[in-house]
Amino acid sequence: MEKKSDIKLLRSWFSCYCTRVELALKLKGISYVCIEEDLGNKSDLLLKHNYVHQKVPVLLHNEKTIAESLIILEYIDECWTNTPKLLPDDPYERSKARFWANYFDQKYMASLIKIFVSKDKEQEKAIEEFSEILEVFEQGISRDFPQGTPFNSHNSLGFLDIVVGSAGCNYKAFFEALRVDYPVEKNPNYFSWMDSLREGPLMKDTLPPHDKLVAKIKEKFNLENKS
Ligand SMILES: N[C@@H](CCC(=O)N[C@@H](CS)C(=O)NCC(=O)O)C(=O)O
Repeated sequence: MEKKSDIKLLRSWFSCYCTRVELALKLKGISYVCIEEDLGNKSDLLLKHNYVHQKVPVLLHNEKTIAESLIILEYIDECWTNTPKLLPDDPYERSKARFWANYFDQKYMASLIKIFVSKDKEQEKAIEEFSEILEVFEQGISRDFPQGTPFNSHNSLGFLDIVVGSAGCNYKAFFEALRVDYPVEKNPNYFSWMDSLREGPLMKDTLPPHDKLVAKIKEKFNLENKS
């Protein structure tokens, strides 16, 4: 059993990448200490431990440093092999979870940012692209996980639930900050997955508070002053 002080997480409260790591640590019952990072004035600790990307999250496990949320999740899963496991035992099942986690980070996250930074026609186009990306995602998930997502089949969060849910469960805050009335019926499987994930106690306890997140997004992307 690790002592609480052995595990530190450099994080920012609003970062979905950090939420992933917190979900994994909590799910596995691992005690940890959070060190809140001001990304506008990065600490020497962050610059020392993630000098390559200078981003949160960073996990400090005893003397070891682990960066990049997906790598941290796998590290946690491999170090704490007590149940529940985040990734499946079967290599092919694992490869599918990793494939869609990668798709989510490369496509969904990039497309969401595009919506935040654009306006008018350009934003409408970005929303259309976002919807198409989600459609491909939905189809891929139902093809590759015909029994349902790890969450639906085991009723405990799995790797993909954590990767996707950490950002996707905040969709109401994203659209509220953007003042966009997104037609969720276009991607019914995705949004009902997010809604059921949001209801879980661990997710509820770990996601940033809705109103605080809306305010943060508006501030970060200067949305109040955008016409
Ligand atoms: N690929 C990274 C992304 C992490 C990331 O983008 N973190 C943001 C906060 S949400 C950050 O630290 N940004 C600081 C910066 O870009 O200077 C991961 O999965 O951990």
